[in-house]
Amino acid sequence: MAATQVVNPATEQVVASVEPTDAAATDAAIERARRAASEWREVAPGDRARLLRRFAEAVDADVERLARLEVDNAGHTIGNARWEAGNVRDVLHFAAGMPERLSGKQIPVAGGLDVTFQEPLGVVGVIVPWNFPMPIAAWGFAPALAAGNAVVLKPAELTPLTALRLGELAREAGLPEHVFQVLPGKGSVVGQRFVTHPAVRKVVFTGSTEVGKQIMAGCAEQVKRVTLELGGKSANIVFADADLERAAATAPYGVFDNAGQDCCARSRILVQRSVFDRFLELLEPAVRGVRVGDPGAEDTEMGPLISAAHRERVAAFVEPSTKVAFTGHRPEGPGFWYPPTVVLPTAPTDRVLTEEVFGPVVAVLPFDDEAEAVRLANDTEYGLSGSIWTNDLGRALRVSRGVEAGNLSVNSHSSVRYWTPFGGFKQSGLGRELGPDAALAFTETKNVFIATQ
Ligand code: TAP
Repeated sequence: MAATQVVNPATEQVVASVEPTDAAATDAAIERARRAASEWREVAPGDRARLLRRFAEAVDADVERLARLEVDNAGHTIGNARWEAGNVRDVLHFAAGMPERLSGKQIPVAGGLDVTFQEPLGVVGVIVPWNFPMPIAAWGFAPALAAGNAVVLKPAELTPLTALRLGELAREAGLPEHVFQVLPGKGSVVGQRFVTHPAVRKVVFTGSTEVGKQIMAGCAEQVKRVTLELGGKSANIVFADADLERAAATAPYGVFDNAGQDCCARSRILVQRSVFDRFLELLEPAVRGVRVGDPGAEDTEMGPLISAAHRERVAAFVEPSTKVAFTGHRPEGPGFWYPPTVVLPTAPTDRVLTEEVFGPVVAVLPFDDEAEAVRLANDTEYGLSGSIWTNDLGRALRVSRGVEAGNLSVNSHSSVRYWTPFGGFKQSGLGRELGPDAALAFTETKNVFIATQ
C-alpha cells in the first residue's frame, strides 16, 4: 500500500509520510492485543494505576512536542494544541484513579453470597476523527486501559502523527507490549476490521453520524458493544436579559474555535427578537477581530481548515443566494483558509440551519419567547451541546431541561471537563465518555451466587 502523505493545512507542504496498516497487519495486531489483554487484566489494580500515571507523566514531559506536531499536522493553534496535549495527560491521570475503584457489589440473598464483578471486555478498538486527534483518542483509550482492556487505536488518515507519538510514549512509560497499539490507515480497512473482527469486543467511534450508523449496523452482527460520539448542530440561545456584551464577545469562540471543526460548535445563534439588531451590532466587531493566520504564532485564534476538500464542502453552505451578514479575516497565500462567516438564514429548511457545517460558518436567527427558543434549538436531528445566555436562574433551568442535548452550559461555552460525562442525545451519539463512570463502559457486569447451604 502506498504511504500516506501527511500535509500541513496551513502551508500545504508535506510534513511526513506514514505507512498505512493493511487488513492482514490489522488482524495480526488485534491477535497480539487479544493475548496482551489476557495478561493486562491480571495486573494488580495498583500496578495498572501506576503505569497509567507514568504514561501521564511521559505525556506531560512531551506537551510542547505533541502540541507542535498538532500545529503542523492539523493546523491547530498552538494554544489549543497545548490544551489538547494537556487534556491527554489529565485524562490519563484521572483514569489512573479508576483501577482500584472498579469494584462490584455484594447483594443480599438468602442461602448464600451474591457478588458482582466488573470484568474487562478484552480488546477495544478506538476510531478517531481528524478534528481533535489527541483528546478524542485519550477519552477512549485511557478508561479502557484502566479497566484492564487492551486497545487498538486508529487515528484519522489525515492526522496520524500525535497518535503515533502517544504510542511511543506509552511504551517509554512501561506499558506492556501490545496493550496499546496505534494502527494508522484507512477507515474502510483498519476501522472496518475493528468492526468485523470477533476478538474486538467494543468499538468506540467518534466521527460523522453517517459513518457512525454504518459502524453500529456492522457491530450489530456480533452484538458488539459500541460507543458513538457523532455530529452536532448546537444552539447558542441569547435571551434579552443576558449580558449581551459578554454573549456577543464570546460567541465567536463558541463556534469558530478550531475553525468550527468542533462537534460542539454552536453553529446556530438564536437571539431574542427585541435585542436581535443590537446583538448583531456587537457581534460584528468580535467576528472581524478574530485573529486568523499562522497557527504556530502565540496570538493566533483560528487556523486553517483541515484540507482543500473540506474547505470546498464548507464553502458549499454559503451559496450565492445566502444572505451573508459579515465575515472575518481570510489570510492570503497557501493554506486551506476560510473566513469566520455569519449568515442570516431565509428559510427554516436552509442547509446551514439543518446540517452540520463543521467549519467557521454560523447562522443567526431571531425568536420571540422561551417556548420558541426551545422549539428551534430542538429542531434538529442532533443533540450534543449548546449554550444559554440569561441572568434569570429559573429560565436557565427551564431551558436547560427543555433542550435535548447531552452537554449544556449557561453563560459559558464550556462543553468538556474530563471529570464530567460527555455525549449526545438523538443522532449525536450513544453512550457517554469521560466522567467518574468512564471505565465502567469498558466492563461487563458478572453476577456470581455462592450457595452456603
Ligand atoms: P468520519 O469520516 O466519520 O471519520 C471518522 C473516523 O472514522 C476516521 O478515522 C475514519 O477513517 C474512520 N472511518 C471512516 N469510514 C469508516 C468505516 N467505514 N469503518 C470504520 N471506520 C471508518 O468523520 P470525520 O470527517 O473524520 O470527522 C468529522 C465528524 O466527526 C463530524 O461530523 C463531527 O461532528 C464528528 N465529531 C464528533 C465528535 C463527538 S465527541 N461527538 C467529536 C469530534 C468529531 P479515515 O482516516 O479513513 O477517514
